[in-house]
Amino acid sequence: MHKQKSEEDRYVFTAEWYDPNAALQRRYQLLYYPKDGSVEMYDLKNHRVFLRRTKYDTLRKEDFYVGNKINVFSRQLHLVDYGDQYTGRKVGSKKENTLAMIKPDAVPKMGSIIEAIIESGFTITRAKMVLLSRAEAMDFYSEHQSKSFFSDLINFMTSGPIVAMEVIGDDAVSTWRKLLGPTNCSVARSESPKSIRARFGTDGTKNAAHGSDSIASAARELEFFFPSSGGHGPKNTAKFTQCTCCIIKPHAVSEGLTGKIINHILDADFEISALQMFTMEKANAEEFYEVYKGVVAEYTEMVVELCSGPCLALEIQGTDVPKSFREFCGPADPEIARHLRPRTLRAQFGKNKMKNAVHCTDLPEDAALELPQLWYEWAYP
Ligand code: 3AN
Repeated sequence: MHKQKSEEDRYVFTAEWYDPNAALQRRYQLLYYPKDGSVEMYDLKNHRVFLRRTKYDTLRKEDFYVGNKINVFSRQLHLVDYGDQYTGRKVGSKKENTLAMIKPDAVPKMGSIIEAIIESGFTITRAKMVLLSRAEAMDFYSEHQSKSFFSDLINFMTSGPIVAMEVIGDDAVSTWRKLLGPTNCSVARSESPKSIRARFGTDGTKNAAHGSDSIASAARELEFFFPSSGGHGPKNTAKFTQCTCCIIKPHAVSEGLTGKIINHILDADFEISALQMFTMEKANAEEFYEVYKGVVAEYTEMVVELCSGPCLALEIQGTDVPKSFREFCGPADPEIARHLRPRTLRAQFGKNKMKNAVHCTDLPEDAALELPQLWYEWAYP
């Protein structure tokens, strides 16, 4: 019995949790057992068991890699290091992050591109829609300054919003470039017809998407859009007027439904005028749902769901929003939605009242409150 236990596959991580009450960063050793999906935690400072081995169904093996944030009993844990060589070798050796960027010509097709990214096994860990200024575009592409196509490239890249994403996966830099296909879209269509540039691009400049060409470029380019220290990088495109707020909830993001939901939204003629991925702190989720407190029985579970992992906040524009968009999302309970309004987002992608795929703004006056709060106060940790 003992022998069997010692041979059981387990991953070890160092995890950090910010304790808001004590205003302290706490450190734990976190063990994950893929066999039965259980976790166990030790408090490293006080040398004691913090959480006995417990089965935790919502965590998946793919969630365990350094850099990711996972949620265990409403605590958002940041996996900051591998706890032993075995885990580093097994989980970390081939994991890379890279910049995947949807260029202006392909932004209307972002749902399908995001679907292709997810289907290829990548995890999207950060995302933001921005409109680059000329100075920003020239800085980003400074290595091409002397090329004949430089001014065409800058004109194109500043002609409309782009979507910058950090994607993580095995050999992400080369795998993503392979999925992108050749720079020129006509070449892509003949040589790699299933590639993103073949499917969604136009020509040599308007080629749908970008990928970093090395690990070093990936680090530089990710820092450009998502700076690790100080500053926010290029500003997101949020407009805050004549729009409504939609949040693709953590369960839907982790189930890989992001691209499909975005496709439905765009196919229904709504416009996505801003987009940002972030993980909500519990206190912020409580504040966000404040109006439902004491009114909706599921308030506490709604809060737990909203901060259980990364979510994707969208600013939506369209005729008669927020009313029309709320109707498009459907009744809050997916079971009811499936009976009464089977074509709505919640009917198609929701599981239950808490995991109902999307949040959408209820009252027109709330959109003006929810959006700036999400974008300027919470989206930046
Ligand atoms: P890739 O994006 O495939 O790495 P790079 O880094 O050589 O290609 O070029 C950066 C961007 O510059 C391309 N994505 C494309 O938009 C543009 N570009 C590259 N080569 C040309 C070209 N010959 N004519 C016009 N635009 C080009």
